[in-house]
Amino acid sequence: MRLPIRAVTPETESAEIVGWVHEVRDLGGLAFFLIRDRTGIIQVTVPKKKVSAEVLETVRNVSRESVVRVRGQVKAIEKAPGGRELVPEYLEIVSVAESPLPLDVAEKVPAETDTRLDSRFLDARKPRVRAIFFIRSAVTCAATAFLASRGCVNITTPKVVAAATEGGTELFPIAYFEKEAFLNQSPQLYKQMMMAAGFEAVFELGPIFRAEEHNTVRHLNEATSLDVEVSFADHNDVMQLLEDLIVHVYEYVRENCAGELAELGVDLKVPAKPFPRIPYTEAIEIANKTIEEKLTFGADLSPSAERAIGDSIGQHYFIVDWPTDIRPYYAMPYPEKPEFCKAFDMMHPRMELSSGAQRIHDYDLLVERIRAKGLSPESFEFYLRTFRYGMPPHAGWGVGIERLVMTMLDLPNIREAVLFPRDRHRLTP
Ligand code: AMO
Repeated sequence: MRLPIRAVTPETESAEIVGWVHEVRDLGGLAFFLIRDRTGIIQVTVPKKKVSAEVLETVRNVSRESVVRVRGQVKAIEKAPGGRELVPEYLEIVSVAESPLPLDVAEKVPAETDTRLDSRFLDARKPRVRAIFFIRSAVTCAATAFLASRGCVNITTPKVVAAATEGGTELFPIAYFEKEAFLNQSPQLYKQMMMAAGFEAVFELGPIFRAEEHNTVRHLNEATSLDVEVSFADHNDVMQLLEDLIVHVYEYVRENCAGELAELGVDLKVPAKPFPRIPYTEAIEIANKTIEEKLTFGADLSPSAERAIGDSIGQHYFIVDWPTDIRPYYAMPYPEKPEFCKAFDMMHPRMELSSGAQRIHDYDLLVERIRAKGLSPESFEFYLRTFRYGMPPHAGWGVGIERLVMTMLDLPNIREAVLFPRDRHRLTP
């Protein structure tokens, strides 16, 4: 029976493994293979004089990255990976890999990001790359299980929509029969509508589409967002939920992904609670101490401002109490100082990870805010009408999964945290 490579130990007597040929070395009388599966690497040692003619023939023909099945005796050997090797009695090529390879999976020859992404199926065979995506899987599994344990209902909302969610121009138009439609920028309007439906707490893990022209190391045109919306909650309640979620996910990865973290050389520190809450006005003061292009009230935070504040705080933190004018129409203004609103961003020292707010649940105020943004209430009718029949107060946030993984693992480029990135120039594979 086939064993995962990691399960083959020096104590195992005999084993059958199936995996990819990572490296081949022929030293005359001895041939060595490294065979890799998703659990690890094992050395297969072939003493040419002692093996059958069939095994010898296969050894001559096998190419790197072919899939092979090997059965044989396990021997303890100190110098080999995992302290053991396999001496084959049976060796079969299950699937041949062509030569030359478009990419060196063993990473002896470095490759440009574009070359790697063009052959992502090969790139993802690298133990280091695989570790990132196994951790990403742990992040999404832990985060969604955590939200379910807090009573949130898992929903799925349409990605083909008729209206912009966030306003602005960052929309991908698509042909939808005789109508114009768009790829959704965010589940925002739909998750809010589920508050009107009385679901009380929902989450969605899904794609968001942003037609941003710029090509940066922290933007994708298709990203993955974990969205949450909770009724009878304010901005402080959902900030607490977000903080709890981030700490839980870090703890989960630390406990369950030790091998992957070691592969990446990451010593994961769980962020300390509570995350500081910095009012927007204070945040720009902190930034202005060091940045050259000073910010004035009402400006968005530039990447250099985010970096300056991040350096000064040195851990995950929230920026709260934003000017109402620079936040989306659905953010709730403070009744006593309506030029500020109950919106927040959750920041890693390197960049923004999440935005959220308590939302406006009053129909008239929402219509007023939509108009004030220069948008037309008519195009939001399907959303606005849900505010007329008993909409509870509510709040929520959306966190970008790629940025969460990127900052957790200190990856230099967001493309490292998504299998098949969509950016300004990339539409395949
Ligand atoms: P926002 O637009 O700030 O808020 O998006 C929330 C989070 O999603 C991630 N994100 C992106 N990641 C990579 N590339 C992009 N182009 C990109 N755009 C967004 C970021 C960001 O912090 N509706 C609100 C959320 C809410 O209020 O509930 C929204 O979409 O990590």
